[in-house]
Amino acid sequence: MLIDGKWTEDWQPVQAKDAKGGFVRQVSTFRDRPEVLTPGRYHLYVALICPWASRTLIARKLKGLEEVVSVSVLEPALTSQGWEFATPDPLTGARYMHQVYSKADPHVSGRATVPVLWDKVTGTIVNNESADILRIFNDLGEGPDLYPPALRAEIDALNEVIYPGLNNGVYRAGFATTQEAYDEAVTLVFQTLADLEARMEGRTWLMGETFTEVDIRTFVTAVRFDVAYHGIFKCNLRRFADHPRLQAWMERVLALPGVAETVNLSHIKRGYYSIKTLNPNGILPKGPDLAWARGLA
Ligand SMILES: N[C@@H](CCC(=O)N[C@@H](CS)C(=O)NCC(=O)O)C(=O)O
Repeated sequence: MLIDGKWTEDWQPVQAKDAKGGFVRQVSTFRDRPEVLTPGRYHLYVALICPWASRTLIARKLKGLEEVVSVSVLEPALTSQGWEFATPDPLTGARYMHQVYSKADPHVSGRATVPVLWDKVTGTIVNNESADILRIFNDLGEGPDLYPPALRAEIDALNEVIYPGLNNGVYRAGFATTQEAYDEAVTLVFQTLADLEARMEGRTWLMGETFTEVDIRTFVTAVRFDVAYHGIFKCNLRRFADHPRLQAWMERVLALPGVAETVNLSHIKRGYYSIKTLNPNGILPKGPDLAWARGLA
């Protein structure tokens, strides 16, 4: 991670731990918001393995921002210097994501996470919190509102369930360093899936007939579940595909125009299975062979 603008050697792929050995995700540090997305001004740094980055990529597609906000994709595996560019970043000259952070703020401290929304005019990071970037794209892009005022309270409440239960829940299971922390996390993950499976009865989307940001926020974990979390994060009590309504919902999201282009299962698999603390020899599993995944990158 970065300390006062410098990359430190004691970098760990695993984030902080709580007293019980549970994984604790860092709070984002850049939280600005542009008033308009001037075409060509903003740039998005993502890794396709990363569910948080993928939220913003999906919103960019669904809100017609492909020509407005440019994108760079980082290499799928985290290195000893964190996220790496395949070739030096033309905007900043960076070889690693941490250099983009220290360019934005020479005294920055913290982890150099993706996604990052970058301002080419001021040469700094606007925002590195995917939940904010998703809302920025929703508010400033075109097309259907992903956070409609009438549904906000219900969306907020469901986000509060999905973040600990699924999005971050799978990481808490995967990175737990005690049996107790793992048991607690994995139980919550499968309870949350069971609750969502019940919720989906008679619904097209998680909010009913309206597709919203909560579908995006849940989808990014759903699409990684059987490919990565079931194996590497030991979320193996059931498969995601064993939840028929949720599986059908996930395939509906995947079929929305532009969404499949944001899903790269090869990056997802290579990225998660390259986490050395969890898979020291870096062996890639052959499976699973999933019907829905066959046409995807
Ligand atoms: N709060 C951030 C979390 C982003 C995040 O944790 N990204 C991970 C990748 S999935 C990351 O960049 N990790 C690198 C690190 O922690 O050093 C968001 O939602 O935007």
